[in-house]
Order: sequence, then C-alpha cells, then structure tokens
Amino acid sequence: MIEEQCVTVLCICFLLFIRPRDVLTKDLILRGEDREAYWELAYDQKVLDRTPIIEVKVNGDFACLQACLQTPECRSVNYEANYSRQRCQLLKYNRLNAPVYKDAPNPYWKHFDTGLSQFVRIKMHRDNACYVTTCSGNKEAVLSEKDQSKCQEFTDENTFEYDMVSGTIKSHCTDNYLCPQYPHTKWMTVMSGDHPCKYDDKYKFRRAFYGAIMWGEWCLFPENYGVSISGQLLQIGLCTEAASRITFEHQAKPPVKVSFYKTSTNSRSSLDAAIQNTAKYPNTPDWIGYGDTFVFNDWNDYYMLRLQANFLAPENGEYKFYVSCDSYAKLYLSTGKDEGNKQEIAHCLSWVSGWDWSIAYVSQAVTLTAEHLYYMEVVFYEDGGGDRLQVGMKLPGSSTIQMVEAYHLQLIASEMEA
Ligand SMILES: [Ca+2]
Ligand SMILES: [Ca+2]
Repeated sequence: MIEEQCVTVLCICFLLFIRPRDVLTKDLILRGEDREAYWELAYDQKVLDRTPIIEVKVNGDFACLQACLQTPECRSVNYEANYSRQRCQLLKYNRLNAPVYKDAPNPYWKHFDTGLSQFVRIKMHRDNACYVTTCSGNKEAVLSEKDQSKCQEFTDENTFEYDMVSGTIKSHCTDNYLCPQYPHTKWMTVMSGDHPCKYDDKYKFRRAFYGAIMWGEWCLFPENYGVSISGQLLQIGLCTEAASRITFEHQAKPPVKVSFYKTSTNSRSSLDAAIQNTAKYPNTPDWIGYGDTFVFNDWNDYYMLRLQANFLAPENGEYKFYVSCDSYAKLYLSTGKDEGNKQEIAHCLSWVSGWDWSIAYVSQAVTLTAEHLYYMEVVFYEDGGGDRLQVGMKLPGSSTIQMVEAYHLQLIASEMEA
C-alpha cells in the first residue's frame, strides 16, 4: 500500500514536471535583495528571444541578472541551467517579432525580467473581467471583456507591458500605447501609436498603494463603475476609495511599502497630534499596500500613512528634496539603508493647493553617494477635504525639480523574499 502511494506520488511529480505550465499562482517570485533584487515573470508562456545581444559566461542565474544590469541595452535574460551546463543570454526583450508564444526549447531555460518592465493584464478590482485589445494594429479603444474565461491565461489580446520608467502601458501585440484623450465631455483611453502619450511629465501611469493605476492625479476606472458590461471603455477619473478600481494582475510588487491607519474623525491640527492620537501607529496598521512613488491625490478622509522605500542615488553630490501635501506630511531620509538613522529633512506643515513645485516644502541640501541606498520615509496625515502627496528632488547641479520615481526606489529589505 505504501509502495503504491509512493508510485502515485512519483507519477504525479513526474506529470507536474513534464506538463507545460500555464500561469503560475504567485504574482511575484522575488530573489536577491536590495539593488540585486529581481523577479521571475509570473507566467510561463515565454518566448526565447531570437536575437540575444550576447551570450555571457557566468556562474548562476543571479550572476546572469547582474550581467544584464551592467549592460545598458539588456532588459531581460534567458538562463539555462541543465545540470552540468549553464548558459546566460542577454536580451533586448522585443517580443513583437514573436507574436506566437513558444516556450523555451527545453525545460531548463528560464526567462527573467530585470524589473523595470513587466507583462500585466488589466483587470477590474471587483471582477475577473479584464481589458483586451485587438491585434489588428488599428488604433482603437481598449474594451472590457465580459467573458472571464478569456482572462485566465495570458493571450496576445489581454497582455500589456507596463514600463515603470516611461510610465507607459503598451499592447503586447500591436505596439500601441494606452493613452488618455479628452474628446468632448469626459476623459477616455484609447490605444494610440504615439509614444509617449503627449502630456506633461507628471502624467505617467503609476501603481497607487491602494491598488489602482494612477495617471497623474487621476485613476483608471471602468465606464460604468464596475458593473461588468462587455465593451465598456476605460476612463480616467477621480481616485476615490469608492470608485471601482482598475488594477494590474501579475505584477511585481511596487517599491514603496505603504501602511494605512484609520484615524479618529476628530479634527487634529497637526501631524504630531495625529500620531499621538493614533494608537495603531506605527506597528499595527489596518492594512498594507505597495505603490510606485510617494504620489497620490484625493482618495479618502481621516487616515494616516507611513510610506517606506530605499532611495537609490543616481549621482554623487548635493540633492534637495521636496514634499507637498494635503493635509500634513513629514519626509525622512537616513544616512544609509538603516531606518534607525533616519532624520526629518522636510516638514509639510499645512496643505497646499495644486501640483506646482514652487509651493512645496524643501529640504536643506543633502550630500549623497551614487549607487548607494538611503532609507526614505514619509509619514502622512489627512483629516478632511482634499488629499495630496508628492515627493520630488533636485539632482546635483540640476535646476529642475522632478518626481522621485519608481526606478529611483527599491523595496526595503524586510519586504524582500528570502
Ligand atoms: Ca480627503
Ligand atoms: Ca485634506
């Protein structure tokens, strides 16, 4: 009997091993830590790129990713570990030349992203319906798909590439970009051949900590606020908590950890007062989410947030950091990765109106070293009315203020998987 069970288990293991996998159940397979962190794509229908930039000799998949990080053109790698043999190909990652997915030629190849660009499906938060486009190449609206069965696996129609550097969402099969347009009375989104969508730098797609996809201060939402109707459009509108959200599926974890605390509805006159009156802060948040940046707009009332990430300094020199808020916020920066060494560098004492950096609170100059990580934290409190947060910086020698973006940030070490 025991032997039979063993044979059965062996057979199941064998079948699991040889059957082609469809979609992995886990969104993120995160490896390594800090700067070296990377993730394996959460789907398995991967194509071996026809034209690797180069094949390099390395010892281990981690070293293969390192080689990719050090090669500017490289966006992903194919890595083969076949017992005695290891191969590492660095790729530019252009899948448009391969419209039909084929998995790797043998089960030992794996494909990895380096993390700045990833394949996602666009889904409704409260539904399994996903948004699809056609692969004819026509510029047209992205439509919802009522047939949820078509959203269970990645297909040419429902797969999009989210690039956190450019903040773009691109159709896998047509090379067209999802772009908001303002035709008459409402913002809607269409698939456009233009790249990037021609708007201010602020207007990128970013993942918000509450699961929505932001575009500037607005959010994607379905035309009928979540009532699943085949063919409805994706629109851009207010990001209130009550609005039905559009989210990415099969995304890697965005870099900013956000802890959320409901607060009393009694009016508090300052961030310090809110902290003193919120017993749950900081160790027992009501929930935790992840976002791309320290940026969001109107969402709810009476809450506190603690936003944490590591800032990767791109250059040597003196930086200035900017924070604007509604209603209150403090910005902290550490002398390194250690949270224990954080210091308050800017205090947003009262709410500001609008996104103009000229009315933001600014830090003293901070000297940072290129390629080093610095723990960054924002503590935020919103009582009522509008909500707003944005954190920007002035790079050494620069006269312009820019957002601190997802690609300047990394998950703090406690969020890394072993
Ligand atoms: Ca509010
Ligand atoms: Ca407010």
